[in-house]
Amino acid sequence: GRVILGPQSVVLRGFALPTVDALLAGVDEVTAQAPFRHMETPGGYTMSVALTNCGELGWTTDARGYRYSRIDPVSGQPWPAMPQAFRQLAQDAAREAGFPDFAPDACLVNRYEPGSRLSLHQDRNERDFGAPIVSVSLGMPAMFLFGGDDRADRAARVPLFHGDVVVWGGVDRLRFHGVMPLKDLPHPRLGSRRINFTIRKAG
Ligand code: MD5
Ligand code: FE
Repeated sequence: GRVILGPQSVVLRGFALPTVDALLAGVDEVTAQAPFRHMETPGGYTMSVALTNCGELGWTTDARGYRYSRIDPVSGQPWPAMPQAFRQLAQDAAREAGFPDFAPDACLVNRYEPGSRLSLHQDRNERDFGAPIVSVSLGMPAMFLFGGDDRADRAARVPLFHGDVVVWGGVDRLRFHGVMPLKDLPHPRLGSRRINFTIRKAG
């Protein structure tokens, strides 16, 4: 099914289920080369979500700020290539949501454990806000918070489940959003973890 979140954002329930095996193999391949790590925010906090990246550009944060970089600061090497299964799924989902010409160059992979959360924020480090962002949820469910263009706008709560894909673009691209602290509801396949990856055009 399809859940409309906004004028140009939609949840495609279970859209990733047919390719879950290839997607999880892709996550393993990426994390073998670029392991999950907890990064520091410019405000001096350590993120409860662990992250890594694949593709030409990877999102990082440290005391100096948020940015995209070609090099993994842990390995000193380029980020691993984006698995073809990620790119294909993202392009299929983007087309389904009305964005037929999506050319991604970046993928941020987030790992949540029980209690991990993402506070309300906007994704503004990409160069071109005209491109959509495609988000894939695997493992434990999460309660997603979908706010408005102002931080103070009331946020809707949207549950996201294993296999769900969300596309955000156009007028919804800069809406504030976050993830509530994860409950421990172990998933048969992934245990007490949630993996979310977002495929983007960053450069
Ligand atoms: C997550 N990740 O579940 C979410 C899913 C992130 C992040 O927020 O920045 O890694 S992506 C949700 C998203 C992305 C871009 C725009 C909007 C939502 N939006 O306009 O609401 O780990
Ligand atoms: Fe975000």
